[in-house]
Formats: sequence, structure tokens, C-alpha cells
Amino acid sequence: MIMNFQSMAGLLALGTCLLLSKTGAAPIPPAHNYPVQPVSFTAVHFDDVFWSPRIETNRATTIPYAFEQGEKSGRMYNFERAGAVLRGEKVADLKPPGFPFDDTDPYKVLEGASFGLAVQPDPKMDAYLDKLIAVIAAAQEPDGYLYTARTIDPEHPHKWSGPQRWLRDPDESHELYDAGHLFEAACAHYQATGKTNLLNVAIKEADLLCQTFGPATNQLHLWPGHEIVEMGLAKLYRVTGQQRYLDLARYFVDVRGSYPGGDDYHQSRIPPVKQTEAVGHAVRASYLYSGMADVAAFTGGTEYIDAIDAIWNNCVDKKLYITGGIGARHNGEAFGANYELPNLSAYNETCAAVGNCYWNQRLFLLHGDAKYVDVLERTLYNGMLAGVSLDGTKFFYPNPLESDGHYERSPWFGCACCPGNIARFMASIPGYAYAQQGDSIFVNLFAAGTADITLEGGAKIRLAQKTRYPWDDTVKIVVTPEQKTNLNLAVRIPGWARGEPVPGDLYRFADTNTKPVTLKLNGKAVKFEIQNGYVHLDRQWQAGDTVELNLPMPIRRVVANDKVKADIGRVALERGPVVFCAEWPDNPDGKVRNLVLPDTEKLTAEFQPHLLNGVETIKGHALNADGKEQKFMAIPYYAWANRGKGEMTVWLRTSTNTLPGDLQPTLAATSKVSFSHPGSGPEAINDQKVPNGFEEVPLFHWWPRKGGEEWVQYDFARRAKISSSDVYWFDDTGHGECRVPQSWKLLYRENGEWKPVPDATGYGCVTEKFNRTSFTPVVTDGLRLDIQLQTNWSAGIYEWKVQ
Ligand code: FUB
Ligand code: ZN
Repeated sequence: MIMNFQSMAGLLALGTCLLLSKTGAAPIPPAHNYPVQPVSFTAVHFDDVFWSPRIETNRATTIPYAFEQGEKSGRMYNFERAGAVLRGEKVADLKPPGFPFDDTDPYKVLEGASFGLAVQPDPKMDAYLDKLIAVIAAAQEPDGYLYTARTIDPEHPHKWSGPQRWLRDPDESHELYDAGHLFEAACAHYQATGKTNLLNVAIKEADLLCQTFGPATNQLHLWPGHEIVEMGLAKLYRVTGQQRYLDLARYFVDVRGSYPGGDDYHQSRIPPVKQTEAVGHAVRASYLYSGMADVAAFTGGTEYIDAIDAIWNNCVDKKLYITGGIGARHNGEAFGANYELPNLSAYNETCAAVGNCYWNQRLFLLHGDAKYVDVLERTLYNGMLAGVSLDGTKFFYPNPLESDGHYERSPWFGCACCPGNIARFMASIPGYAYAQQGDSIFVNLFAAGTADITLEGGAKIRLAQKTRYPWDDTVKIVVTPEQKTNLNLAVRIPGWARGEPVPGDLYRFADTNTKPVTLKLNGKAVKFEIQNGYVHLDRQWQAGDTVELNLPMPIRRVVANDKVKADIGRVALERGPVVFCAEWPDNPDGKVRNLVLPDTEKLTAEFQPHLLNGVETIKGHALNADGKEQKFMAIPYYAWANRGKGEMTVWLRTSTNTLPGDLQPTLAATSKVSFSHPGSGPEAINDQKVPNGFEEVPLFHWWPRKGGEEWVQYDFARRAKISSSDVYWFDDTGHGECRVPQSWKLLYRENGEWKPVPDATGYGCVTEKFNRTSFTPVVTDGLRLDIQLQTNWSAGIYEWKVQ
């Protein structure tokens, strides 16, 4: 069934769709396909200042490092134990994996490593992958089921898994999510190496899914709780030509929301084709929309396209960060309400940025419109790239647009979804640079290097770009057809160069700092029109014909739509596709959050080759919190948090006027906070931000600690007389493991000893409001909150006030 590896060179990238014939002869086109096809990253060679070093760091550092972390954290051990159990060996350690989706971490890195192998042979890595695949294959049950969270100890699976296979998938078992990542990895590995060792594992599980799920009465009618199996099945369909995989992908889209019990978190409240708003968990959402695009492209079903177009408009008009990040809320890792785009608490999961790239690329391939590439490019250079440190070994999970100095990159995570996603995505970036349709070639991304493209009619063309993009504004494209060829070269003119930071009215340039885009052909200026974001150079080309594009890159000030409360009175700085931020090491006293950058301030750009692996910087003057002028410098947002912890902001004030959200210091806000366990964001406790039903606010939680005693303490800046305290508990019933505590008490410090506050009344555990506790006044320099957690649950606090 699987054959003709050699003829698959072009198949690697996402939309390339030629199904293999049963005889292994010429590939056969599928009945329906993306109208535009990407040029596979194996045909595109970047040799540029920006992406090449990053892709190499990903290949040589991040991927081996991620495998090492997978080994250290027991991901491979889980497969080994499952395999041993299946062989009937005695396994002493039957503890389930930490998360039921831990299997996906090696899958994702394996996918990234395969992409690496596709462009650069690496026998050592090749052999490592084969060993890993053998361990994975051994963990597969005889009927194809592959899910270590159950196989290790079927009687006591992971608590999210439920007692029976699949039935909890619509919630949190992640069985189908694991399968989806397996399919993606298997296709990449097969296409890179021609080996079927992992593909056979994937096919076996996919066939089990085809038997198990579907509309027949003897099948399960369930939707996947965490999408990606749709994209994975579509890939398997493309690689194997087996229609049943596409049918199942379509079924999984169609069944979602088709019976009661769904919710927005899982995008399952109503059927996807009726959805018009980007909702719920942002990674799941972006994978669903990408899967819908695949189903639309390969089945010809236009109803899916109408829905994802509407959802995309909602996202881009109302829910997209200037960095291209999506998913504003920590709570539920979810999209917020329209215009809910807080900066300090922005969640913007790295995985969601990767998902946003998948989604926008697919919409481009469906519509051939550069507006999708505008969003994709913004996400690539900013929201996605910020997810990994410059050295490739530290990661962000959330990507806030502001930091008060507490947030930093991590070498790994218990829930390690993001590093693996970076590892698999980075390797494939050259595949987003070019696309083709008939006798048209789209030039979407600008990066020095070459692309070898065969047009539909068979003509072979090499494109060579020379540029220092995104730092310099000139892009030269040398066109070399094998012989004179008629070709429509569609060169993208980025939205940012046309006065439009993003499609829609969520952001606009505040200045008129524009110079026109110019284009020369063989040295002669060309007058051009822009259609759907492209200049079409439709002519006969001969070797050496050269296009010279100038995309002026002045520093631009961006303002947000007034409905984005968090950005009122602020500007962001951009140059070309790169969004900038002010970070602590570059600005006096390390204070950047209250800097004022007057609209009249003249800013200059300067490339600093020795800073942060070489970055463009923006320099000028700003006013500090005392209104004094000081030197100002901004760096690209993606490069922040590579020099230790400190303040950072993307959005800068433009005047000293008080802004919405500016706060006066209170006793709690000026206290030092300490706690029994750092949990997440302890600074949230006294940040004076309280849930308001409109925007996501930061919160502190002790998760994953459960069931025991915990405490949090204020050391006041001065002794104070206090008589009451208010606590706003965080409780994520339905999504997570935080609940109100079982009980709690307040202790004040007297002569160095902690004593219960006298005559206390209150101690409430009510959600969604402050719980006031009043007591006979005491004079003290510290207050402590002692908590007994409920058995098996953790707890969290939005805000703790003291009066
Ligand atoms: O549920 C699996 C992964 O873990 C999600 O994609 C991430 O958002 C994290 O919740
Ligand atoms: Zn993630």
C-alpha cells in the first residue's frame, strides 16, 4: 500500500497532495485538493541571516535536548513499561504517566527530527529514531491501540482516562490527541526516510479508529476532546491514499457539537460548520480550524470553509495579539471575549501560535490571499518565535506582552506540549516561503536562499533570493528557468508595507511614516497593482531575470482599536514584520512598564550585531515615572527574556495621564509575598486585579500540590492596624484541579510569632466574589493565610486584600 518513496519528494509539506498509486508508479492526484500547493521545505534552501541559524539551532540543539528531556522525565520509560506489560513481563512501577498526553512529546520531537533528516542526513539521529520507534511500536496493543496511560495498568489508568477506552475522550482522556500526533510524526518520518516502521504503527491505530468511530450503530459517536486527529488523519490519507482516513477526519469534524453536552472550551457547543467565533482552548481551536481546512480541501466541502472564514474574521478582528499570539486567558488556556487582550496576563500559549501558523497557511492555500500570510508572518517572527530562547534550550509556555519581572523561560515543563511543538515546527519553516498554482509561483516569505520549483506543466525554475530581511528592506529575486518560461510570479507585498499591520481594524499605524513600496524588473522600475496582497509579474522569464523589491522599513507606531482596554493610551513599535518591546537591561534602572514614549519622539533603528545574536534595535528617549527624560531602547519581542528576569513591555504609554487600570498602592500591594510553594504567579495575589467578567486577570495557584496544608504570607512595608481581609478564590471546576479550600485561617505576627486574628468571622469559601473576614483590630507587620486544601484538590487565589 505504501510505496514509491522517491516520487514523494514534494509531499512533505502540508498541502502537497499526491496519493500513491497501488502499483507504486506515478502518484495519482486526489479528487479534491488545496487549490494552491506549498513548495515543500525540502525544495527550499534558506541561507539567510535570520532563519537559517535558528533552524540549525533547532536541529542541532533543541531536538536532541528535547529527546533528552523526554528520557529524563520518563516519556520513553512510559512506552517501555507499556511494552513490557504487553509482553507479559512483571513491571514493578505501574504508575500512569503524569499526563495522559505525555506520549505526544516524543511524537512531536520525532516529527521535527524527521523534518531535519529530510534536509540533512544524520545517521546517528536516524538510528536513534529507529530505536525510539521500536520502543513505541512495542507499546502498541495487538489491535492497534496505543496509549501508555492505559496500557501500563489497564485496571488503574490515568485518572483522566476513564475505565474504558475512548469514552472519556470528549473530555480529557486525550487518546485521540495522542493518535493525531502519532499520525503526524509517522507521515513525516516516512516521507523523510522512506521507512515504514512508524507509519505501520500509525496505520494500525488509524484502522482501529476507523472501525471504532463513525456513524454506524455499532460504532462510537464521540468527538475528540483535543483536536489534531483530524489533521493527522488527513495527512495519513495523503500519504496512503486510503479514503477511509479522510472519511474519519470528516466524521470527527461533523460529529462535534452534534449531540448535547458540548461546550465552548472544546469547540463543541454547536457543530463546527455553524460556528462563527473563535472560542475555548486556543490550541484545540486552531487545530480544529486547520483540520476543517484539510477536510474542506480534500472533500470539496465548502460549508467548512464558510465557517472557518467567519471564525478567522472574528479572531483577526477581535482576538489577535499584535504579536500574532492567540488565546488571551490563563483560565482554560482559552480565547477571551472580543477585544479581551490583556498584556501582563496574556496567555498566548506557544502551541497556539504554532496552531495559528497551521491555520493561516491552510486558509492561504484555500484562498490564495496574502492576508493570511500577513497573519502567519506576524506570528512567525513574533508570537511563535518568542516561545524558544536564543540558545534553543529554554521555553515559554505563555507568552505575555508585559512582564513585571517575575516571569522567565523554563528549561522544561511538566506539561511539555510547547517545546515539542517548537521543535517540530521550526524545521518546516522554509515550507511556508513559496507556493504554486498552475503557472503561478507565490513568493510569500522573504529569506535569502533558493527554491527549486517544477510548475504544473513540467517547467523547472530556480528562484534565488538575496536579502537581509527582516533587518533590511531590499529583496532581490533572481529567476532561473531551465529554458524561457511563461510564469506568473506573484510577489507578496506585506500588509505592514501597505499601511495595514493586520487585516481588519484591530490595529492601525498611528503615524504616517510611509514610503511607497517599489519594484524593479531587470533594473527598470515597474508600475504595479496589488491584488489580494500580490504583485503579479506575468511574463516570459529567462535565466537571470531579476526582481528587486523594496519594502521600506521605517519604525512604525501601532495603536489598537479603542475597544482593547489594555492598550488604551499606548503604542507598540514595529519595524518590518518585527514587533519590538522595551526590556529591563536596555533601559535605565530596568524600569520599562511606566515609561512614556511621546508621539513626537524621534526614534532611530540601529543593527547591533553582538546583541542577542544580532538584532535591530530602536533607540530614542522616553520619560521615566518621575517625568524625567532618559535613554530608551527597544529590542525585537521574540528576543526578550534571554538575559534574566526583569520588566518588559510591548505596549508603551504615550503620555503621563493616568490610564485605565493605573492603581494606587495599597497595604497588600506594597507587601512582600511569600508562600509555601511558588505555584504559579504569586505576584497575582496583590496585583489589585480582580475578575471583572471582561478580561482575564492573573491568578496564583498551588497546583499541582493537592490535599495538604499551604500558606501565603504578607510582610507589610510598615506596621499597620488591620481589621479585615478579603480573599477572592480561584476555582477552575470543569477545566482544572483547583477548588476552594476545605478551611482556612488568618494569622498575624506579634513579637515574631504567628497568632490567629482575634474574634474572626467570615472565612468564606464562596467563588466569584471576595470573602471578607473581619476581626478585632490588631497592629502588626505581617499577615498569613493558612489553608487546608480539599483532599485531591489544589487551590488558588486571584486577589487577597487587607484593610
Ligand atoms: O492538552 C494537551 C496540551 O496541554 C494542550 O494542547 C496544551 O494547551 C496543554 O493544555
Ligand atoms: Zn503548549
